[in-house]
Amino acid sequence: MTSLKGSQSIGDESHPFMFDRDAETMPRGNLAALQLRRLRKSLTYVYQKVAHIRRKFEAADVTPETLGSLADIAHFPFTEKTDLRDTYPFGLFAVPREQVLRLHASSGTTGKPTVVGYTRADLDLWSDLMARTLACAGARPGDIVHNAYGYGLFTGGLGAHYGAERLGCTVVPVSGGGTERQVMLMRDFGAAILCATPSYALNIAEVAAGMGVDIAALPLRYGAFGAEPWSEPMRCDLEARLGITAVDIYGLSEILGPGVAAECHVAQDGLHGWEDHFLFEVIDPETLRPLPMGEAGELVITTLTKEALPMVRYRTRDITRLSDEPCTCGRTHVRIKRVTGRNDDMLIIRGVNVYPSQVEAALIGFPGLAPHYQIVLARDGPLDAMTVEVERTGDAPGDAAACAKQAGDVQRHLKSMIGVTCAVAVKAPGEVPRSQGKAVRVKDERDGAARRGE
Ligand code: DLL
Repeated sequence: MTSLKGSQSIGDESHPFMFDRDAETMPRGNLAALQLRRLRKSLTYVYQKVAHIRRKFEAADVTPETLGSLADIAHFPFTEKTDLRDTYPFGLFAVPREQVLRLHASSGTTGKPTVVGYTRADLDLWSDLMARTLACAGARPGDIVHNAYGYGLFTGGLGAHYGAERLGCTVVPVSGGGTERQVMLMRDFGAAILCATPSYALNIAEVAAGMGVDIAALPLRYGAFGAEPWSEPMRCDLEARLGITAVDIYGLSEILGPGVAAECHVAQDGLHGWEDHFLFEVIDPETLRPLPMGEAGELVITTLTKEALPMVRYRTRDITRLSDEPCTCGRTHVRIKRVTGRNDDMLIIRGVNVYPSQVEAALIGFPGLAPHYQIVLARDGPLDAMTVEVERTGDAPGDAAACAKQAGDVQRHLKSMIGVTCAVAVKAPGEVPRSQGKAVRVKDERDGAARRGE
């Protein structure tokens, strides 16, 4: 059964349907007052419950009382990926572990993942915000949602799943892979919404074309695409191939997963960040000072209502800018423009976040390998492909069969450690380029347009 908030019709372009109209169209003055109330409460909560953050507050000489206005958030210390790593796995949780109903994880910068947890209330909030997100992207109660985001520790699959159910949709929990079967199911079931990474959606389109299936002629209407950077040319391409309106959705595990911000299908011009639950800032990554509305910098997010893992000024590393211009859809929440890149070295390979340092951590000490490696990025059709070049030690056998076996062993090890399948090339001793200063660990052979996701 759908649990729409308030009563409303299914909507049209001038009065679009919303999952939570009161919250989504709240006048900005009321929204700011609500944020301040919630921020005060959340800072007090974190200060009392999370020793690691309390120590950071003390080091920065702030207490929750330092906050007089929303702008005062600038006095508070940032939280970074390293804080999660230093307190691995549960040290930033604000509730006893027994109250955490679900764990998810994303890539950390070393061998250990970044672990996030959800209480019952957090899961409920996540479903609500994902229902909002999917409705914003064009989904309606009763629609069939083909969910090709990966299920598992990644937040995409289950996040979209529970959001679609909360909205009252029929979910097809297909996860990633098995693309021909996906095309068949989309056609046979009559999916209206496709949830996937944009690169996988392109893969689906190509496979469908190869199978002689015209997806544009099917009932598919909208795509809710995210989890990796993409661009306007890629949007146009996806819309043409799939015969849909393609909408950008954004989120990150540390804050919630998907459901932090979503474009509306009406304007398709920036992602409404759900400000009743998050405070968004953009900072200059050099000076770390907040930037005025509209200027490009790094997105920083503070959660206002999270229980298990409340975050104060989390540095997302995502580069974007905010816009408070009114939107034609009627939603009042600030818009986050397309994320154009990151200011760290994280790669996103088929929607999976990968840090070069993780690859290194997995390779070091692997039997028969010298400590030299290089990651080569290339294009494989619409997808980014990663080849890891490793070097065998002088005493490891160098015949073709032995190298192929070693490549297979390394490939399986990398898949199990970092969750992505990549090609492995075993090089002879001395063949992997040596550092002449800073090691060049990543060789990017994608063309410039591909790198920008075009
Ligand atoms: O990717 C959550 C998600 C799932 C979002 C499904 C949208 C759809 P993580 O695995 O923690 O969470 O990766 C978060 O992915 O900091 C960005 O760098 C990138 N990212 C996510 N959405 C977008 C987007 C999920 N729409 C990291 N555009 C973030 C550009 C995105 N980058």
